[in-house]
Amino acid sequence: RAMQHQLKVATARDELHLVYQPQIDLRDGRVIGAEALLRWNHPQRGQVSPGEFVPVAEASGQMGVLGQWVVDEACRQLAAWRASGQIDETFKLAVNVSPAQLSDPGFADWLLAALAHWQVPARALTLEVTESALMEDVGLARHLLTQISDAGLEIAVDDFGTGYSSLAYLKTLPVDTLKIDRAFVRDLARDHQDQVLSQAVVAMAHSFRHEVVAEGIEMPEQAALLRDLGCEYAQGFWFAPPLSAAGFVSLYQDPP
Ligand code: G
Ligand code: G
Ligand code: MN
Ligand code: NA
Repeated sequence: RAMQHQLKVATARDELHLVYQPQIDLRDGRVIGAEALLRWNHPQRGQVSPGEFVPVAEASGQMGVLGQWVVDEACRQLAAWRASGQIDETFKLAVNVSPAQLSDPGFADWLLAALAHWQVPARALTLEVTESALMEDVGLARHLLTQISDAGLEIAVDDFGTGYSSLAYLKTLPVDTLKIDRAFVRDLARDHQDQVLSQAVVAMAHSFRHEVVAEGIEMPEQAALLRDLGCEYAQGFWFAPPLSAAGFVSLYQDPP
């Protein structure tokens, strides 16, 4: 309850910020984009994880406002990076979209207005939507994602493999990328079953003409295995943790 009230003032008080986790092309090791992750620096409690406050915001009807702040801030940062030439034309920033945002009928119009306001091309922004959010109301998700995809944004399915998505439904959604959940990546180097599962996800994604991002890469063996399976992209602590905007730019411009 207290958190619910504190969240309301957090946006106004400048307690929120985004961090950026690099996404790497496994074929050449280049940073091709980043995932924006929300952080709340609480005046008393310090850093509070979105794993903790996103569910509170969802339940108390505040996720719309919070989600708008995330998209607006991501667009502002993209515009600044592009204008200063610190990132190149092909760079993509991914933002997480919560189930509550997906069921807001005004979301697509608002999103496109934000891109226009910051003069950011639609192809520079990717929306990450969880598998379970998509399956809550497939009809609604299809309608919204089709509008967004037609406008030129990319759509990624987050946490893929952890929900109960029907492949028959998934086929009807305008998805560009599947993100293999880190639950399948964690034991990849020693668990043959996880290797078979990851191989199946990559093969299925490719048969739908989707690309694949693996998350939670913590060891070089995992990166090598996924690359050999044909997985295009990856992120994880092995490459880099989520970084401040300044930290991200220095890694992007001067890779190790
Ligand atoms: O970054 P971290 O591991 O603390 O994130 C925990 C969870 O919060 C992850 O599932 C992540 O997808 C989610 N998350 C992070 N940033 C955002 C955001 O901006 N919006 C939403 N809806 N979820 C987010
Ligand atoms: O659900 P989502 O994919 O949005 O969650 C991203 C979260 O995963 C971020 O909060 C980030 O901090 C966390 N994360 C990023 N890389 C790694 C990693 O290599 N290992 C683990 N355990 N968590 C990671
Ligand atoms: Mn994500
Ligand atoms: Na995930």
